[in-house]
Parts: sequence; structure tokens; C-alpha cells
Amino acid sequence: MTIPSFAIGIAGGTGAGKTTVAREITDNVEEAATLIPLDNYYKDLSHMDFEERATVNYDHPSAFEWDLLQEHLDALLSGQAVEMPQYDFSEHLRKEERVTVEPTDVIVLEGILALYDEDVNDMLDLHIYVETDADVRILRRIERDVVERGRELEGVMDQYLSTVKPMHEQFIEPTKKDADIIIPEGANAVAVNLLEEKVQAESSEMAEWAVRGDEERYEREFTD
Ligand code: UZR
Ligand code: MG
Repeated sequence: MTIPSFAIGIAGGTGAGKTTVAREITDNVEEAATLIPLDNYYKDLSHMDFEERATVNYDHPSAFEWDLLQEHLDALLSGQAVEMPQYDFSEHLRKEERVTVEPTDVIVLEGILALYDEDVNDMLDLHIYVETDADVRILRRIERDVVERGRELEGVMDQYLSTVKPMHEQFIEPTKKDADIIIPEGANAVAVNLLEEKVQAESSEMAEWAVRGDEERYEREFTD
């Protein structure tokens, strides 16, 4: 059984480069790290039809199932596997299938509001906020939504102005004060390299005694 020794949260606005940072810092320890996209914890809205789901404010904290996320983080951090929901962006819908996620040395929670919930923050050892200018973020968002997700430009613009931007200012940006580290301009190579080393150290055997929650073992190994 693996008890994770290090949990990281990566927050920041849409298009900031969170997913890229999360992937890059765990790239070379793939087996020892688990990525948890906060998107997977969007509430199950299967009782609504598509039209209704399309009007939901997905940038508001109330769009997420925080209880389930807390439960899953708690389970993973105590060495238990979880059945993680999966999310379909084009349908605005939680998929039917779940994926079994086993605990690993390092856990990385990544999403716009990854640093929003106090109980979640308490479970994280390192809080990162990826800060990228809003103009760069909206350009990336347009590319992703229009080119990759087949949305209309006008819809993307409306959504940005009506919810994405105001919610960013009201809920996402303020979580910067809960960050231990702020990474400027997304996947900045120097910051990524430093974090990569940290992740590597946490996932090596050297760090094994520093097992969270395993106090007996901690005492034994640490007080010798
Ligand atoms: P990232 N989002 C959708 O567009 N549709 C959904 O069904 C669920 C989420 C968007 C969400 C947010 N907001 O800005 C973004 N809107 O996904 C977060 N509107 O994802 O951090 O990868 O940009
Ligand atoms: Mg992303």
C-alpha cells in the first residue's frame, strides 16, 4: 500500500497553463504521481437536459462537488484507491464510467479553484498559483474552445465576459493569497525545473519515512 507523501494543488485562471505545469513537474516520475483534474469533480447534472446544462456557471465554486473531492483526497492520502468520475466537456456532463485511481507518492490536484476550499487546502502540502496575463489566457481559451472543442467564437466571447472573467476576479484570483508559490507566465521553465526536482525527491525512497499519517513508522525512523 502506498501512502502519498506529498500533495500539491495547482490553481489559476483558465488558459493559465495549469495542466501543462502539472504534467511537466510529474513527467519524469510518472509511475509515482497521480494527477487529479478538478474538472472531474464538476457536479453530476444528468438530471438536466443539454440546453439547461449549457447555461450553468461552470466558473462558480457551486459547480463543483466539493464533498466528493474531499472524500477522494482523504481516501488517497490514507492509502485507499478511489473511483474517480470523468467529465465530458462537450456534453457538460459527468460520464457514466469511473476510473480507478490508486494512491501514489505524489498527488497533484489541478484546476481553476484547486485552492478555493479550505478543507482541501489543509490536505495539500504545497499550494501553487499559476499566474498568466488575461489576454494570453483568453487567446488560449479561444483556441482550445473553437479549434479543439468545436465551439462558436461568439459563444466563447459571451461566456468569457458573462461568467469566466467575473468569476475569475471574484473567486479564482483571490486564492492567490493561499498560494505558497506563484508561477508567473504559466509553464515557466525555471519554476518547472525546481518543482520537478521537489517532486522527484518526494517520490524517491529517501522520502519514504516521511509518510503522512503513519506516525508509528515516522517515530521509529525519525527518532533513531
Ligand atoms: P481550465 N467549462 C466549460 O466550458 N464547460 C463545462 O461543461 C465545464 C467547464 C469551463 C469552465 C472553466 N467554464 O472556465 C474552464 N466556463 O472550463 C476550466 N464557462 O477549465 O482550467 O482547463 O480552463
Ligand atoms: Mg487545463
